[in-house]
Amino acid sequence: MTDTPRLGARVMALIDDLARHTDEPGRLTRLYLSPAHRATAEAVLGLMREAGLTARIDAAGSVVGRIEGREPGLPALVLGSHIDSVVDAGRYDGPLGVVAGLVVAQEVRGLPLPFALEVVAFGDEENVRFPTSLSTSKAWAGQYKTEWLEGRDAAGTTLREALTQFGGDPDGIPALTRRREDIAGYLEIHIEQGPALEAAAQPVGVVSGIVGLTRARCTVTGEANHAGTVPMGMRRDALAAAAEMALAVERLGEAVPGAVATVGSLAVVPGAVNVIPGRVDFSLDLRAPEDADRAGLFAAIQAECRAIAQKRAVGFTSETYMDNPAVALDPGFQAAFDRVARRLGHAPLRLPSGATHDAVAMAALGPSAMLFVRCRGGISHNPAESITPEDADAATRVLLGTVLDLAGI
Ligand code: HGY
Ligand code: MN
Ligand code: MN
Ligand code: MN
Repeated sequence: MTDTPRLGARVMALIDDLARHTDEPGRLTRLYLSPAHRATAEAVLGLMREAGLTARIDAAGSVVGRIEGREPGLPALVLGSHIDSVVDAGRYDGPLGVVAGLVVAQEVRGLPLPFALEVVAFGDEENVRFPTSLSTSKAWAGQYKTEWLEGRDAAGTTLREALTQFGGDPDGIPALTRRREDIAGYLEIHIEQGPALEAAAQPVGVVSGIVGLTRARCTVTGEANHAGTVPMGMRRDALAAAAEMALAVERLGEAVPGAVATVGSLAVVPGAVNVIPGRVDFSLDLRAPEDADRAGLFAAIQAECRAIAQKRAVGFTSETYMDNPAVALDPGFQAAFDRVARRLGHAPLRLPSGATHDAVAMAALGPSAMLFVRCRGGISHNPAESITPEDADAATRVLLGTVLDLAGI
């Protein structure tokens, strides 16, 4: 292995370089299949090829690089994460796992590994632009539904059109399904997006499991009318009803230990200063460590919203478009992360992930584990997201050591 500069410095430099690609000047927004996603995918493709990996951008827009093990065609240990972002994002959520994987692949290239090594930059993990997906890793896991291709973004562009414009191949997605026998496992480095590691003064932690997730689109239908002429008692104000529902979501979420419930987006129609809102569309995102708790919370919220709608004589509909069960990660891979981190002088926490990740789909293909990296103030999905070069170095060395540990080297 070359005695390269500190791995963390290289990881941070590469992440800073990728952070230049944004769809919105002045802030980092890189939605799936956008021009910035294309530019980032091409930059990652170039980095993979420079590092000696055979690399391509696949039909769904994932960037995949591979080095063979001690003989060609062995099952692959996959390292990676995603390169799409939320709106006004931080630069580490996603790219950290891709770049750390790339640096590790460069370090081990040429060693007689008992597995191939693949590095992947998935897309659409943030699921901000189109109504479904939550990562192109679902195409690998055979979980991609072709009806998703007809989903439209806010501008009315279908996923099918956007994929074609990106240079992907909507009809080539089913062929991306990976065979379980071709996957030796998956390791993902990701920022913690929470405060636990900072509070414990630890650079890394081993993820114990990933919460289940329910997402739904809700619509409240009242009656648009003149804001100046309709007496308060005679209105069917969709926004006032939706506001009461959003507060109910918060109250009911607080009542379930470990659960979270969020109305993240809300649109008012027609949205004019002098018109009583006729319709409100809002999103629902529910998560809980236990699937039964999440189902119970969803049912309670639905019942409460229907009761509010009835009291206010407005309509209420809810369409669930995502219902991901909680995911257990592989004890053997978790132990390897833990063993290597301790060997490197750390005392890694075990902590659950309240965020979902590409590891959810990859866990369906083979043993998967995640290593969290401390981030300042636990802040994420925010440009203030940050990690230190020392922690990037620690995490990358744990990933490198774990690949060698799993290889028996
Ligand atoms: O929503 C999430 O948990 C992830 O950031 N996509
Ligand atoms: Mn992420
Ligand atoms: Mn995220
Ligand atoms: Mn008027």
